[in-house]
Amino acid sequence: MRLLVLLSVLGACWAQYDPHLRNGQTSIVHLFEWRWDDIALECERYLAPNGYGGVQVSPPHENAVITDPFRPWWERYQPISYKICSRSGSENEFREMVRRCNNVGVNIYVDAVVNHMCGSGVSAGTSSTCGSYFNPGNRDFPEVPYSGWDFNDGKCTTWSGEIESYQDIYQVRDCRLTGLLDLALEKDYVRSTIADYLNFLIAIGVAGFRIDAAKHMWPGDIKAFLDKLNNLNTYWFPEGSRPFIYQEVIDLGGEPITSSEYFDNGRVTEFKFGAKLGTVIRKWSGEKMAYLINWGEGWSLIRSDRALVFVDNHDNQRGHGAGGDSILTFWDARLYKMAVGFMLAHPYGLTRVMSSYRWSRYFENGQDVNDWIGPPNDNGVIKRVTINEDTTCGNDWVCEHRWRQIRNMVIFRNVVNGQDFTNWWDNGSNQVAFGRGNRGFIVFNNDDWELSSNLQTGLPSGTYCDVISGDKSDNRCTGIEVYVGSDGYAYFSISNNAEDPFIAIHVDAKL
Ligand code: AAO
Repeated sequence: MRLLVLLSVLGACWAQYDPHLRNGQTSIVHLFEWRWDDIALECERYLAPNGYGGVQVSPPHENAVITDPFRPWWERYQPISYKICSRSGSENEFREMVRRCNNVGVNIYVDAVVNHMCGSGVSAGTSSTCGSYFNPGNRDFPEVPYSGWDFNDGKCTTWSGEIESYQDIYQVRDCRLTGLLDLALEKDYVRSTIADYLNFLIAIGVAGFRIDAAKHMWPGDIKAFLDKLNNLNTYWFPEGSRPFIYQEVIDLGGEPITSSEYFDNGRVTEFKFGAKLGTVIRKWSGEKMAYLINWGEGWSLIRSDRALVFVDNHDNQRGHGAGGDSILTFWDARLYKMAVGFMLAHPYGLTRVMSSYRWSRYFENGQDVNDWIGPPNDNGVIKRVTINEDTTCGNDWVCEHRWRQIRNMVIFRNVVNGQDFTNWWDNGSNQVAFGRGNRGFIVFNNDDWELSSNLQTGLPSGTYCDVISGDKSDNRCTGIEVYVGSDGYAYFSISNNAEDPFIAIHVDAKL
């Protein structure tokens, strides 16, 4: 108890848990592999007008250029130097993006890959996105510079130098993750070099960082470089704002390393969220939506105020990382929209929406052998995100964040922000509903039969526009209309064959 009080007091002054979202915005979106100039445009033309508060961008540092397979997405997780120079664009383009997004109130969060450099097996040379020379064989990265002294080779105790067992916390932190050269973060030189890189980005105006592979660093080593970080740029953020931190720690249980070890440093990615919600929405393992009545800590998820949550991420949407088969993605669009809708309506955690590109999946023995395929490209150059007349994206960009159902639920979350979880109803099976105070209400039908029920919404009486089947425009509704009576009750009917078997209403979509 004393510890909790102390943590929350510290939390108030060390605002590394606070994403510094502006204008009442509550969600962020991961624009995976997008170019900086396209992100700048998207902030102005779509994200700010539709209530998205921030963007997680792909790693901006110089990375190894991998040609076998040809330019996989994962090459960006193999740093060569901390120059801002990648397939997404140059340093100038990065600066422009940060400036333009900040100017419309959309934050930029950088994916910081600081646990390691490139793979040990990559050949020496200048095959890097800015042409910097490097030699993994003798651990030479002169552009940083790092040399043999800066890596953990001496500390790792496995014969192969690799992480061989996730049951051994020393291996997980001191050995190589899939061959990636593991930096010696106990060295002040390494900590300072990483802090210099992150401070450079802070000066440009970024609002925080996703700390990649945080599980593979000692929490104290992460704290040591975080303590060296400057406050955010006061041109856009209030004096004294600390960079927002969320650490990628995969904790599905069953391993000695747990998420909570990292809470002092910032938030943590909660992988149980997508894995369990996917299981429920797929109705696997006897799960039912009715059981979601105590979703959150009641499902042994981490503390809500430490959680960064998502239905899928760039790894587990293609079988990397963790989560397993239950993870829902845009490939299962109907169920996916329900899962994202549930996430955005529910008060738990800080929500991140995924925005993907399409690739040609090809399964052999249940494994997608094309899980490496990089973003839409012309001979390696990332293709632009074109926008179709109906506002969807072209060139194989999926743009889930532009799907009406998802975009409108991002707005729903902003509208109900701060309201309690109220008026839960379920039929004991997969028909459930809940409200957020007197601001919003959502109803799901994931059963194989029709839902028709009179439910207490908690909302003021009036006619509301369902933001899943349509939009309110010019005080008319292009979708289903819901009538809430003076007693707060409304009648809902949702066919199990509906294109989207859920309905959401909120006070800003009242006619
Ligand atoms: C590439 C090649 C490799 C090559 C290497 C070096 O694919 O063959 O050896 O280059 O040349 C990404 C790709 C990697 C890629 C890498 C570098 O995913 O394929 O390697 O770039 O280019 C672990 C980490 C987690 C990591 C995840 C992928 O803990 O940090 O693996 N995610 C981040 C990024 C990711 C990136 C990196 C880190 C590296 O998001 O994009 O890699 O910068 C267990 C552990 C997890 C572990 C998984 C997967 O999970 O708990 O910590 O994640 O295994 O190894 C059940 C369990 C669950 C378990 C799971 C899988 O579900 O409940 O706990 O099974 O076994």
